[in-house]
Amino acid sequence: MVDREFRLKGLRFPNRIMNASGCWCTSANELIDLARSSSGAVVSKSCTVSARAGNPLPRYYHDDIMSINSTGLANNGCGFYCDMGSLLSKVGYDKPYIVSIAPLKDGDIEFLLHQVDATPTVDAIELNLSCPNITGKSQVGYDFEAVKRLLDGVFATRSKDAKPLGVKLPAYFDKSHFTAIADVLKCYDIAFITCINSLGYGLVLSDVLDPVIAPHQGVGGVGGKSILPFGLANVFHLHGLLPHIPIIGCGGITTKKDVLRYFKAGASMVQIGTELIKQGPSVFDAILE
Ligand code: RRO
Repeated sequence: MVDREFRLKGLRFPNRIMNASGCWCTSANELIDLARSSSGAVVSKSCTVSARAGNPLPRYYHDDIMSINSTGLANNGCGFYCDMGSLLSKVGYDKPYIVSIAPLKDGDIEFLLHQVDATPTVDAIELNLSCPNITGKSQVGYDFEAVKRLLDGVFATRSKDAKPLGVKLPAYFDKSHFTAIADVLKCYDIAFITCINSLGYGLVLSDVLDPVIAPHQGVGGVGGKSILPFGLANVFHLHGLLPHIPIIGCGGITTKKDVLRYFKAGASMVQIGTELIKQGPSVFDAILE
């Protein structure tokens, strides 16, 4: 039996289910929908120093077994997501607001952290180390040295009372990768791990053999029902290696039973992505019922 609420570094989550960053959380209206929904937290779209239009449309597709996206970090800029904190508190939500940040070049991380830390209505930070859809950029989470350099910089200047900071990881597919990322993460005061992001570099072709999304010749991040086993295994391995860090499981949840599967694998909370896009914010009611 798992308690409905969860506490993390002084934050109270009224329940353990929230949106995955990128899903129903880019515009003000979407974020307000989430604040009013029965989710246990609101997570923003990953944001950059300045707003980005993202990749050409169509950039998202789903069917019964999967989704694919190449959104290209379309977002309204970090300032917008920080400002949303006060608007969300006015609509009366009583749950943490987590801003997801995505540094793209040197210097971004300092700017993003400074802006988010200076915003009292933001409760926590999810540092995205795993966007698969940026032209010319690899997923940072696959370069263990780069993750170490980034986190060395982040934690060198982080005070004890700074906002809780978690990381969003890509899926790993080999035992050596789990130990490598765990060896890096254990050196810092990581508040939570969110795993997994969409599986990078998938290709979906339609019945007439055309790519279903436009950017990058149809190649993008794969989510939805099909990726559940990878999400569960990533949670399982990382929980085994880093039992003191709460894990937010993500990937392939469509039912309440899937949520219980994540808890069994070692997750403390979960995020819903594709199924939220399919059903809208009432998905939280369906799963919590
Ligand atoms: O915006 C995206 O294309 C995107 C991001 Br930042 C991410 O973290 N994961 C994803 O599947 N798409």
